[in-house]
Amino acid sequence: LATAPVSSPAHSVDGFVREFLHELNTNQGVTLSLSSVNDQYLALASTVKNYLMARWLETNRKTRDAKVKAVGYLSAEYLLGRQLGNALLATDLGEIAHKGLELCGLDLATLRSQEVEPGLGNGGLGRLAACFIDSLATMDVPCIGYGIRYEYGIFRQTFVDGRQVEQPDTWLSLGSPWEFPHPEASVQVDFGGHTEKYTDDDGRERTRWVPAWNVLGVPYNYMVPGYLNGRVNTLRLWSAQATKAFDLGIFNAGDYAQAVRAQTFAENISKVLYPEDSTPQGKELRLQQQYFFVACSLRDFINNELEEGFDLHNLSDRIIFQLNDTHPVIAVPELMRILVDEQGFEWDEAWEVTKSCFAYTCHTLLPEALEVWSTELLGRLLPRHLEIIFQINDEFLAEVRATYPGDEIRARRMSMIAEHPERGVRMAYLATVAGTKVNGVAALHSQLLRDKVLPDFSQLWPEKFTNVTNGVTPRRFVKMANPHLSDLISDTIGNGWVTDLERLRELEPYADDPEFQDKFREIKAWNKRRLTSLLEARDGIVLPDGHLLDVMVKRLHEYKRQSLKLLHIISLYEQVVSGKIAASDLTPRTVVFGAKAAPGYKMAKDTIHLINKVAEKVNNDPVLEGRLKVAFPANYNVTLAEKLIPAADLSEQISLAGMEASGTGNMKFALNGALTIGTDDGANVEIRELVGDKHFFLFGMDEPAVAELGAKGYNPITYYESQPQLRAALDMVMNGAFSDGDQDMFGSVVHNLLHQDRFMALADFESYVAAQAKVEEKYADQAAWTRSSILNVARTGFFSSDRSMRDYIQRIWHTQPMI
Ligand code: 26M
Repeated sequence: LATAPVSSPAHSVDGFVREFLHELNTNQGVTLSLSSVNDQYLALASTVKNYLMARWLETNRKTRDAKVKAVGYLSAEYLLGRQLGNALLATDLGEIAHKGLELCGLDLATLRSQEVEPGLGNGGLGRLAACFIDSLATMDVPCIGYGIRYEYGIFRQTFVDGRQVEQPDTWLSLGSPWEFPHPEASVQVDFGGHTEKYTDDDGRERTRWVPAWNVLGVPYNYMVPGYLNGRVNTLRLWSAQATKAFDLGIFNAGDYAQAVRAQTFAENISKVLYPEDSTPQGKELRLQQQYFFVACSLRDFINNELEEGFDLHNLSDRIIFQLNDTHPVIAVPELMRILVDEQGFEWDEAWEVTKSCFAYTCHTLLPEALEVWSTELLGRLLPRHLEIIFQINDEFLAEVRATYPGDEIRARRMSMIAEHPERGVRMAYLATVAGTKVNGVAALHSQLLRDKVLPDFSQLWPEKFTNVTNGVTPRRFVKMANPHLSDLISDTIGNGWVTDLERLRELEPYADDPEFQDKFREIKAWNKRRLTSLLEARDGIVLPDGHLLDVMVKRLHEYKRQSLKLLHIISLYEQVVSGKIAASDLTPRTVVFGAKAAPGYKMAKDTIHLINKVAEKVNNDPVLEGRLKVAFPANYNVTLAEKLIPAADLSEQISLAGMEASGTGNMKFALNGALTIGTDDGANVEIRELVGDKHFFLFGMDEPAVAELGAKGYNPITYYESQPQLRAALDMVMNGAFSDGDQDMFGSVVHNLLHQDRFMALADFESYVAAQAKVEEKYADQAAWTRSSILNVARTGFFSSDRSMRDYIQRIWHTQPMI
């Protein structure tokens, strides 16, 4: 009995209703007739959790007994999206819940819309982590996701007079039914203080860390259910709390008020997600967050997951820690510290173990996005870790010098310690030295990583470098988000595709089938109607019927070039206003933007302002006869993505070549039948290879052309001077057409494009406009468009995150599925 898990409730409508009402009564303390929608949502969530519980307990037992190697995914971000729909899908309870609730006079969709998504991530990197843990559970691979339970996730974006204003994301305020706190399993995390040398009983010289303060990490467990396979993995997010030592500590003896303030200080560590996604600021609290969750996670795994008496020399038989970017890289010196200082390992043995337990994924190429922590800050917060990093670096540089005698310049270049602008630790170098493998996230990105970011390292250790192209979970982004397309696919080729996405290939023969095309088109139209009613209710935005739906959704960043999309819109508008073309010549088109800007990123915020001002003007000018519209719903998030992507005709993936590491939105769009207009960048390269040039709108310079132009000297103003259409569009902004005649409002945006344009939007403008003309030509032939659209679905099964996980397993982790 002690080990026997509970059994699942009955898989029947009756059983479900009984469970649901029971949860409503016992959990929410209300009867159905007096319950609020929130009560009903929470009771429904509990009911579904109860169905998963037996499987969760069983998964934990099986995994522990099997003593197999697990994946420890270390990520500062998980952008999970809503949980209920996914849990219903994984348990196959969708129909039963729908019918059961109907019997209670309730509507499942209404309860689902009550859920606030946990937005514990910024964008691509956090969403990727969520897709990966979904795939691992579905593939029966043991994995623990480790991260931070931010009390406030990514800010809620609002617009005031067209400008972005951030509101706190209070995702926990109406209750969070998906988490299981375990305060009894809390762990202590130390900070500050100093180190001292001492001689142990065996006469060995050792070091100990004498920390100055500490906090408690409280684990909150979340279920990660596999799709219909009975496996439920765990996501463990850490929340910071004050320890007893904190309130009673040396700083505040006898001072009650100070003790309470100290508590607040500790809790600050997991208070809020940093909303930057490309420019680390070197903030002390951010480093505290990183060390906090990493220290908790290593402690947790070593204490709990390994049975007593396990020999830590064999740690890599049980775990591989995947470092999601450099954010968790402080785990490397932390494991060294545990092994050497606490477990008494010799340095060299500890290093052998440590090197075999980590692998590192890089998600960027932007130099300013690579984290460097000042040694001053590191030494103050984590003095022992800094010493360990110095020693790792010394030994590494000795190896470099031995391999390249006399090449001191190279040794300097490769040092983990940067000397300018201040002394700091290059976290990417530390990760590369410590990791068994280093991977980029798309073929082009991995190549550039080898050639441009870490060339010395790839020369020294060519075998260390590999690629794993990103992927997305077909459960959330096709099956859940696009139910009618999913039914059509399953009716045509069976339902195996949900866990074996390459089988979408079997749809290829239907691309030319007029009957299938009609159904496919009707589904796109239905998805557009669904989006229309959502945007109307959510934002008061009215989408016109029958438009080409052109969608650009992603974080606002100069390298992603929302400004290029905007110049295209302005140019179309300008041509109609100036009479160069008639409104009736325009392909009816609605452009949808979704984008959050980092709160401190001025240029990004100005661009949001400009998009909103252009939208206001374009949407209300009768000269366009309603044939060009711009919609910018605020607060783009996973929940909105699930409605937007299935409705899109055209997917905008227009970053400057060599800048977007992969992109994952691009994959979601293609899998839902949008055609891509895109540069030769990130995973676009692989999408185009798979779908074929005829079904993809390529434009712009490729990466070598970008490098060449950069080397030769890029001067954006020459494009302005030589291209009348571009000039007219920029002049229109400068002349105040979108700012009631105010010629300064967008001065900085225009000035930047004309005189700097770091991401060469002006250089690619002509080619972009030409590609958009091809889009319109193709869209005019609906049969041809639909055919391409079907082929995009049929040929992009490669981008399932299940495939990414297989690649990680084969190339990096060498773990086994449990069955
Ligand atoms: C760093 C320091 C302080 C605060 C925040 C950060 C930070 C957070 C997220 C920096 C970068 C972050 O994410 C980068 C990111 O999302 N990269 C994207 O990763 C995706 C998944 O691999 C790729 O598809 C995108 O191309 C890439 O931009």
